[in-house]
Amino acid sequence: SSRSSANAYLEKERTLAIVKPDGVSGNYTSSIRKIILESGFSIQREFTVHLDEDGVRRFYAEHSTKSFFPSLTKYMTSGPVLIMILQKVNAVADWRALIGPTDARKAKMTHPNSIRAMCGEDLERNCVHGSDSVESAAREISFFFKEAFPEGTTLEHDEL
Ligand code: IDP
Repeated sequence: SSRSSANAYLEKERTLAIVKPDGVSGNYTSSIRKIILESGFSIQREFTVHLDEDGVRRFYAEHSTKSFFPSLTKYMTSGPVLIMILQKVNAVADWRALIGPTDARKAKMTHPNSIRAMCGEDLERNCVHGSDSVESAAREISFFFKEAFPEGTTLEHDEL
């Protein structure tokens, strides 16, 4: 491609956001959606799903051997979640900044304006997910949107 690297920062990026079961059951979905749109993201796709144990194991494969995994599975299967593809320039890092630290208890102390401070409870029940890198975002988006991105599909800007 002849595209100059100086323009790379202007390219839109996608990230995967999830409103976890505590966020949905606590009725935080509309507040979270409002924050998302007011922060300049567009919501490209969204759907609600009730994950089963196998779905959680596949989504959180990197954590499947950790001691907290059974508890994480119980939490993530406890009710429906809202899955969203968010798009904007720098979407991955900006969404992580908006949600705040993993531990919602810490978030309430150090990042009081973050989403996890607003609706999370502790290290596990933290009400939202955000992809931690561009690579994770691509994997997580293809995990939930297989029809849009079948096996082997390369994610391209504005492909959706
Ligand atoms: P992240 O969601 O901020 O990227 P990860 O370390 O990838 O954090 O962990 C995934 C999810 O697993 C967390 O959001 C949280 O719900 C849960 N979790 C992470 N670490 C612990 C822990 O030590 N105990 C219980 N649950 C945890």
